[in-house]
Amino acid sequence: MSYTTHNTVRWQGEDARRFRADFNRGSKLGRAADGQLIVIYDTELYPFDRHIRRLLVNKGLVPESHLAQIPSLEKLHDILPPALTALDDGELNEVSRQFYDTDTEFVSAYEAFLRDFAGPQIVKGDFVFQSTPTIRFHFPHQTGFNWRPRFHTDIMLGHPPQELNLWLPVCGASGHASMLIADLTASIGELDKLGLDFSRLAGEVQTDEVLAARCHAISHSVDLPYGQVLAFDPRCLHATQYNDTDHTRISFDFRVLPLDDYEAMSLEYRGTGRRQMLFRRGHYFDQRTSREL
Ligand SMILES: O=C(O)CCC(=O)C(=O)O
Ligand SMILES: [Fe+2]
Repeated sequence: MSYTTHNTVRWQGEDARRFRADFNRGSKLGRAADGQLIVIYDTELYPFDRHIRRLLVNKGLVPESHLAQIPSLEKLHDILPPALTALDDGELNEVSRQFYDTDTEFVSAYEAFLRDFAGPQIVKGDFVFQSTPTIRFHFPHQTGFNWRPRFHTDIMLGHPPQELNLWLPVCGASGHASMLIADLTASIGELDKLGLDFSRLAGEVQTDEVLAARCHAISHSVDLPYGQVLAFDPRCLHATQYNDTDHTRISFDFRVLPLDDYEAMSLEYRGTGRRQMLFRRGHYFDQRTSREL
């Protein structure tokens, strides 16, 4: 998902009051801790890097023999032609675009991870989940990246505040070859200062240097090795960075929503993108819950 081409959400009247209540309550993770949790998982059970390698080859993006020559996926850019790594008008590179679709092996690893790991270890209960995770490739010095970090919350694109964001790197991610994330309390403080006006956030974070500097000041880069996953409350501001390192960053992210929070939702949450996706089972969320997988 891109954070530029979408409109921001604006709640009106009674809905605005209910939204405010949902926002104040936030996610299970926001209520239990300070909104961010890093968990280690077993990469032998969920070998996501191997899945990404297979998909790169099967999609015809790299020959297997070239892939065998790089020490890790962090050097993927060394074996890709520049045409595949440059950003287009939608702020997307061709490799990320090709990963909108995966294959049945990746999907079963994702679903096993949700059912057997995220359920017991992170959510600690049943939940609904994003049917298809978003896979991102951030190559070093990408041409076409010419904006300030877009600090955002997915809530501004219509997502429910009860969600948990999960962010999982497929190779080491640190410094500028990672995402920035702000602390929960400080994020809520900034959002409150803007009166929860998300269009102001989206606009001013590009034009207001003081706001941009404040967002940076409350943030840190998500430094995670492969084998760890970050779960965070969606109210935590976060942003992709310009990758000026010599490491490719590959990660995927997805959103889950505890079933009890889902069943208590009284607002109709809908994405602000072209498809206006409903945040309901059988729409943005899979029809099945994690325990039904
Ligand atoms: O990985 C990134 O750089 C951005 C991810 C993001 O915005 C998200 O997970 O919601
Ligand atoms: Fe996001």
